[in-house]
Amino acid sequence: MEQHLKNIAQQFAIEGEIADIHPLGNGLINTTYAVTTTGNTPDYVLQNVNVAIFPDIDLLMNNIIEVTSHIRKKLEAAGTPDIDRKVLHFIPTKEGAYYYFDGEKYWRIMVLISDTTSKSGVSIENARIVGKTFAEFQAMLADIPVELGETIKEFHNIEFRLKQLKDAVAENKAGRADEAEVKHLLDELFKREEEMTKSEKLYREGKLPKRICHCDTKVDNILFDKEGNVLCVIDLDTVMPSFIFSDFGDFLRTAANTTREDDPNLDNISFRFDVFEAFTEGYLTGGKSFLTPIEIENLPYAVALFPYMQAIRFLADYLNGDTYFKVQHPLHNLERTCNQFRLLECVEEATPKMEAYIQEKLAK
Ligand code: GN1
Ligand code: MG
Repeated sequence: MEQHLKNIAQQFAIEGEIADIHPLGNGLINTTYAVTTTGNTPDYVLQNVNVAIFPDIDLLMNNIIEVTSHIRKKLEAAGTPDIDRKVLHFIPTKEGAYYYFDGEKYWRIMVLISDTTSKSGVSIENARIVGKTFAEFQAMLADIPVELGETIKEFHNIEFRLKQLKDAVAENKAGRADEAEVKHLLDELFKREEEMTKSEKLYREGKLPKRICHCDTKVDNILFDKEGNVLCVIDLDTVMPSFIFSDFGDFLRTAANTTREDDPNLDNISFRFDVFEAFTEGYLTGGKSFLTPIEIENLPYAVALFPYMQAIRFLADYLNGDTYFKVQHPLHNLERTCNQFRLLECVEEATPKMEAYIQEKLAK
């Protein structure tokens, strides 16, 4: 174990003797370690926050503490058992701050929820429960008494993401913009611009609200217990005001894809309609109290929006020379783009069926 990491962990008001610190998880943005302690004290998750991506650490940690405290209160009021397994618990430093700056990096620590599993896909039984969980997550945050900030400006603004892609093409920093594959993808993506920027237009017309959303609802950001039951949503850095499409669409982007987002074999990709149905049913049940007809009607659009946006973000990063998403090899971001684009095509094919399914639900 690195002494430096141990020193950092000891800045926080954690309980027990540190036994070991080792890397944890596979996030594309932050670096994460598990801190185990000897004896009966909890283990912890130590994280170094990537401030190149989340530049305002005060705003970020303030959002997270407001959100986790608000959810905790709600769970307590509802008499929910095992609350410590259902919402993240951050530990302050001995000085009472929620992050520690070591002169170079920013760190935070939370209690590790033990005996969990994570998944790369969801079963049908689970998809319904997960849908309900996300809708309830949004419902719980619907009455948060404080205003939360945007931890990344314009994070899920598709017009902004398109502009970034156009800038990346114009700047062509990595000299990759003339590759045939890139040109083909650019054509396909720009062809859909008018249709895919619908959410921002509806928002400007005052027809679509923003609510507090998680904004990174992929399957790996949910903890399940050993039996496969949902425990809680993790990775709260991107919790901020957004369209509910963010959570609905981004979740199905990973959960309804038959393979992982960087599988280079496009034949492995298809859209699981059964996961869509079960997830949507759960989501509509959990979201009854706040969802508006325009939000519900546009859920199929949301399912297309997220592979579309992710393809744009991966491609822009490829053109910029891989400065944002961690890559394992030079073609990684291009392969991810192709994967997400293929998923988009599968979603487009399923759209009439999704619309019919939603209409049927609305009629009830
Ligand atoms: C990033 O850190 P991680 O892997 O949970 C990204 C998401 C992307 C995702 C793609 C802050 O999330 O928006 O959808 O990678 N987070 C940020 O895997 O950009
Ligand atoms: Mg994550």
